[in-house]
Amino acid sequence: MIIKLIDFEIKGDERGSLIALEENKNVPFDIKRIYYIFDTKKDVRRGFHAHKSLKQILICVSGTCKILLDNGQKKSEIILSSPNTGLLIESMIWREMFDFSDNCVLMVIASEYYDENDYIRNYEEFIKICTISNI
Ligand code: T46
Repeated sequence: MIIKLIDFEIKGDERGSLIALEENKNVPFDIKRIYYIFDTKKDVRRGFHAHKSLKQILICVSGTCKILLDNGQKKSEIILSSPNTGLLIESMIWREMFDFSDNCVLMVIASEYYDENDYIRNYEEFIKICTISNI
């Protein structure tokens, strides 16, 4: 499966670095929500769901973590370890996040407000919906 990474331009000078995120510019959707995951305990795996319509960009602004992506046919894993790399996850992709480093802060830019009805939290149901939509 294709992993969609976005390289954000670093505005750097002798003082350090800065990245600006702008909706419908370097973020390819309207930004409705930003949240971040931090202080994740060792050996914890999070996620285990897909979204019906939400699009998101995951950016590891500090530390590292791994992401498993599954489109119902193929699985891929990626390490996020740079604050200038965004992982674009479209709708209907199963995701799991794991191997969080101690200092990991995973920031997520989301295209919609939080809505539990948009989640598919059952893997069998996810596969069933993928199969039906591929027929
Ligand atoms: C995703 C991955 C990358 C809210 O109240 N508002 C929010 O915006 C979010 C994201 C979560 N919550 C509540 C729902 C749960 O009671 O916070 C709690 C933890 O959420 P969840 O178990 O869904 O967290 P993760 O880390 O499994 O998944 C999250 C996002 O929910 C999800 O959309 O793609 O991060």
